[in-house]
Amino acid sequence: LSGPSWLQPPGTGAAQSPRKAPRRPGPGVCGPAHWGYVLGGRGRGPDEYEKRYSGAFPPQLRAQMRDLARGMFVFGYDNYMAHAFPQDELNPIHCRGRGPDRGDPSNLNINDVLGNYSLTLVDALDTLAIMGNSSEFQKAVKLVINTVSFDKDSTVQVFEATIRVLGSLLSAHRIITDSKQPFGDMTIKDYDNELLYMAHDLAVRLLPAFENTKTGIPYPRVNLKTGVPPDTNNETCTAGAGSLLVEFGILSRLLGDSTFEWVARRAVKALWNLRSNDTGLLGNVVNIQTGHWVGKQSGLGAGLDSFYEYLLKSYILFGEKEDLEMFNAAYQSIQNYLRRGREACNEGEGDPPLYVNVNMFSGQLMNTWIDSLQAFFPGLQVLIGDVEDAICLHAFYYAIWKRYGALPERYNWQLQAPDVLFYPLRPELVESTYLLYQATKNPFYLHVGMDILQSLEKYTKVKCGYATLHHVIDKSTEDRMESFFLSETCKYLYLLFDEDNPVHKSGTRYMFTTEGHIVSVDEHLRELPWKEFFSEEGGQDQGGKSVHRPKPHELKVINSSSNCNRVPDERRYFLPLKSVYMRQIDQMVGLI
Ligand code: DMJ
Repeated sequence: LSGPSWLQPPGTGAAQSPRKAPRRPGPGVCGPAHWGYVLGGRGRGPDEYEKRYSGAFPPQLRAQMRDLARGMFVFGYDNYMAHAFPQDELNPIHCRGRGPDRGDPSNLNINDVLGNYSLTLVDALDTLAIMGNSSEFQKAVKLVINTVSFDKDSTVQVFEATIRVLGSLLSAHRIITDSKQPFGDMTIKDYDNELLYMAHDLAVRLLPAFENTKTGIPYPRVNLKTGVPPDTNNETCTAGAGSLLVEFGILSRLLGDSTFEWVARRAVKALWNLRSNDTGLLGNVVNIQTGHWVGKQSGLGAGLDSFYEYLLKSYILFGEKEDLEMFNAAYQSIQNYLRRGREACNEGEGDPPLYVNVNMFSGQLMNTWIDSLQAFFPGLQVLIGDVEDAICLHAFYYAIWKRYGALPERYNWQLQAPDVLFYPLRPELVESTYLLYQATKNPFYLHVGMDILQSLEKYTKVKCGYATLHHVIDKSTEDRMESFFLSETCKYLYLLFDEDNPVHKSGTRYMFTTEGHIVSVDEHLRELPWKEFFSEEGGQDQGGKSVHRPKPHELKVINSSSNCNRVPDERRYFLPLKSVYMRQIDQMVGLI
């Protein structure tokens, strides 16, 4: 085989040998010695990359960028409210609203997400709070309480309704009822847990997806009024079925009703038990009745992304060790079979590392593209302390962004060209940029954020909002602004530049759901208000001793907003990557 070493199966030659284990942080991981190493400031002379990116980012420019990010959100939100509410989404070019496509039930791209429940308003709630806009937050919450209903004849995807709607309702509920009110006064007069009841109502309507399934893996879609449609599909993607535990778990623990967490956890375990015995990998599409893998592709992007994310985040939130154990095993398999290229990302011989798509049973390469969803992975690596690898993977995606001013949905690394050309304003690269900035405090990431902000302004801003890029090369647009643009893309951009935001101030511990909704990590969510059901030993280890569930302060994982923002005062403004590495990547995506 010729071409980059990413084509080679793992283990062929020293440069391609699988990484033995993730580089786990030891105590004091965020201290100066560690960052001195990761940031690579070891006697290199300045060059064009260093000149461009490593200069300190002036505070005024930072404030300007924060205001630009806020302005971006406000422009999208105000236009949605003016032209689209109470419909689900804004068509930003024609200044109209958009709801489910009733004329074409097979239009899943629309109908999976739009449930006729004012999706964009609901999804945007906690961004309003994070930006400190208490009057609009209070107004929006009241609108949701008074106008949104889930008693609709809409067939939606269980996953989308969970992460965008259920997650947002729970996040806003927690913000309203937080006794500390860190974002300003976000309380609602006479609030009587209405958002929590709405979340419960929605979750109950999603429950039929978990019934009559032989494996416990849920049906992908339900009708909110009538349950699982008779002609429904038995095939689901792994991420869709296996990333419900964060929202369902929070709901269960707030209500003291184990049902929701139980069904979500059963689904995760059923999927986990179907992993390959040889590689430990999962596929991307499975039949919920037979447990047969219909899609055998294993990768980090579409179909699997948030499955991995929620194994770790469930552990962070609920402290159940089995979630961390599954995550650790999955991470090891990813390192063994998906990661190609040289072992150390920032130095050594061979191609820079890349995570490819392989057959779950054989580990053989299945194609030569990566997708833009995979750009979330460096953010997840930050959470477990594999920061150096995160820095390198993020740089690869940033190089693609620099080339097109956006991320194509799929990029073919062999052809050095996009395979799928649209960019629907996705947040993943910004999310990783924000988390890497919190971990390193390196101004490189502020430069990256500025680049992203400026290209969004230049290529996607239209008359009434921000539009999906139809074609990242000719920059033509499509009349759609997905709800995650306000709930995630704008939020992460704002947080990147808003130095003093309560989300990343010490003393607070927030985690982001896969839709970017904040949830505080606290003791309360680790207390089970019901008899333990999820560990096979019924909450007891083999010897009958009670299982130790770690307290939040005992967590070894890095919470971006707790440990790593305590960067020493003598901050080291070096490039996080060696220039030679960046040049290599720029070459590999055809930039130079
Ligand atoms: C969002 O709905 C979530 O981030 C999800 O995890 C993946 N897809 C979109 C954004 O791209």
